[in-house]
Amino acid sequence: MGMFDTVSDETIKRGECTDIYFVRTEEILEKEQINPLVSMEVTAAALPDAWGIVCGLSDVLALLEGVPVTVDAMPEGTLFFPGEPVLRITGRYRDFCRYETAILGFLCHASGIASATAHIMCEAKGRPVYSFGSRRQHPSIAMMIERAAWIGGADGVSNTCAPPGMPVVGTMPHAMIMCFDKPEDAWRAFDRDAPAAVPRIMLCDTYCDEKTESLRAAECGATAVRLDTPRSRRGDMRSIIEEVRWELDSHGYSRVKIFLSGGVTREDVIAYRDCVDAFGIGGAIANAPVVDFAMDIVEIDKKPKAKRGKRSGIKQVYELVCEKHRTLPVGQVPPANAVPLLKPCIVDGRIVQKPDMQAARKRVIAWIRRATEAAGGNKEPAKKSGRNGSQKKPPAAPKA
Ligand code: PCP
Repeated sequence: MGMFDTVSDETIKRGECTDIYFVRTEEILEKEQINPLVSMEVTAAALPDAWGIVCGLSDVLALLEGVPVTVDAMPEGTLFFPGEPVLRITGRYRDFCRYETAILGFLCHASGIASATAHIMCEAKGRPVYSFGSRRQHPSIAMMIERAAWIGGADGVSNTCAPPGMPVVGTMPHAMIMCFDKPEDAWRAFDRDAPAAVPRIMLCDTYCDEKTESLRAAECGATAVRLDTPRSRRGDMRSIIEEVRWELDSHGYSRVKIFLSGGVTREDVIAYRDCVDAFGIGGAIANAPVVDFAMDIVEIDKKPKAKRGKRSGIKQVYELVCEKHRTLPVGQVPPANAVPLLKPCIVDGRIVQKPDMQAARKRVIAWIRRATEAAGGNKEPAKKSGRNGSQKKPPAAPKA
């Protein structure tokens, strides 16, 4: 037992973090001297959205390296649709039966986070979004959460245990403000002492009204104000944001941006993307629903066999020239110029293609760009305010 309620890497690697019925299956098959050659596919019959993003393969490959199996999979960052196999394993069943629990756990969780992030990024229409949600999950998986959010297209992450290769960003907690006599002292200290490269984003809702604190923070050198308004004070968040914008503009702080955080959802991103410059998102990324992947036998001893509800035979998923996907039995000739998406990753226990986090992210970013353009681009027509009606620009004011 370790110090925390976690399972060690070694235990997972040995296949000892599994469901008990797999252990019993192994024992029974061994006693009966049965160990068929099987192919299993990982598919999600349904998704919360039209599409998902594959993530978690790096952990699956680390798990299965050295296990006598062959694995073909969609690279991380690949777009997938319900019903498409994202991964196929072929081997003697008893050799990998007990790994199903961990394989699905890796894929379901990471793909859920990457998919939710990618959908949020599509809705953000170019506004930066940062992953602030590692505190919503067990700290032992913080690296996985931030990696999946980065692959899903987030512009940065907040946890210091994120893998190398992504910006680790943050502003300031309420606790820091409260350690000083007044917010001005905290904001000035932050400006004085934080590394020069850290943006001067000042938290502006600790004691007073957002517009009052925002103006006071702007006077202390804020380049952006973070609004993290508690639920109990959010009568009409849109009005609050617009009022802050108005007052900043009319006092000569048009360059001061507005950063929104605190329970921000995908719906909030849609609602406020026209009046907010950037979002910090916790739970809506880190607590994203898992992808409901299942791992099913589709061939036994090279003959098609599947339980009801599943299609038998090993398959390949192709991306067509029009970007749509088609799933065909392996061996069937695909349409011209179709690109096979399932690629060899492990051959007889040896990794032949290592996952590449940055390449995975690039794939997702390219998709977000295309999806955003197809939805009309990054421009967002100004929405009507909840209380104030249409928003006119405030009168220009001399720079402070
Ligand atoms: C935290 C942080 C982010 C929040 C959580 C993101 O807020 O400031 O804005 O997570 P969410 O989207 O799930 O809400 P607080 O808990 O108020 O912490 P602090 O006072 O340190 O900002």
